[in-house]
Amino acid sequence: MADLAALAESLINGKAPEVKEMTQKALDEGVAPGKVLNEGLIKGMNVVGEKFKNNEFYVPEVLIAARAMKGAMGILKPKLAESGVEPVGRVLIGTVKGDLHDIGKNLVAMMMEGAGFDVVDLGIDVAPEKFAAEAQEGDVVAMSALLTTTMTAMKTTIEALEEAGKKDKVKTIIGGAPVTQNYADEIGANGYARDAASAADVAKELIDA
Ligand code: B1M
Repeated sequence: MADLAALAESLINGKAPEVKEMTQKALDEGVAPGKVLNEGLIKGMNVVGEKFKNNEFYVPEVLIAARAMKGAMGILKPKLAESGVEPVGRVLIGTVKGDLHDIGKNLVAMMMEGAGFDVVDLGIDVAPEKFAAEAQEGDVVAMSALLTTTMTAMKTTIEALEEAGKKDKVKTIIGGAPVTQNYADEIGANGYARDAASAADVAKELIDA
């Protein structure tokens, strides 16, 4: 009998081969892919997020858990699509123009995936026009910046979305070491998050609003 609590526990402990095996076993036993995702993987990733927020876990533990999640998602994704399970929403994420830092952005992407979002990662040094061109109605557009000199590109990106007529059709969320809630308010971003786990929470709140 598939034990989804044990699957969540293995994910929290970052045991990639075990997580993959248990995911496959659950599917083979006929557990619905959506149930494996929600009651196994996402449940585990939520705990990882909480531990990260509370400083019980640090970046390496989160990366290891996220890698385990990715491995299992490789098996689960086609099954989810077949069974018609819709993602929570779509997140278009990137590090803004001029900025090459991607460790924090990758963590945010992984936590978003862990929360059930379909994540499209545009990478680093993403031009405002690129964000604007790729954004689709209903998206959460997530921007990361690590430099005081590049965080201004978040403003330019929001302006580019506005010019493309997409600003009101998406939700924007920003974050990164120099970024603050005040800055988000100043440039008209819909949300701000200080860490990767909170970013997934804020994204969920934004699409539910
Ligand atoms: Co750079 N760098 N760096 N660097 N680098 C910093 C950011 C810096 C603070 C170091 C320092 O001087 N003390 C400083 C910025 C100063 C400033 O502007 N305030 C700096 C500088 C100056 C530079 C260069 C200009 C150095 C140079 O060449 N003279 C250069 C710029 C290159 C460029 O981007 N154009 C540069 C280059 C690099 C490397 C390439 C060597 C490397 C990046 C490698 C990579 O990312 N693949 C690098 C690194 C590693 C750092 C430090 C050491 C670590 C950054 C990191 O990955 N932290 C950093 C100093 C430091 O922070 N101690 C530094 C771990 C990561 C998990 O945290 O990214 O903050 P962070 O993400 C967090 C939150 O911020 C948040 O969630 C994450 C997890 O909790 N978050 C979001 C991030 N994005 C979010 C988005 C959200 C929500 C939350 O919503 C969408």
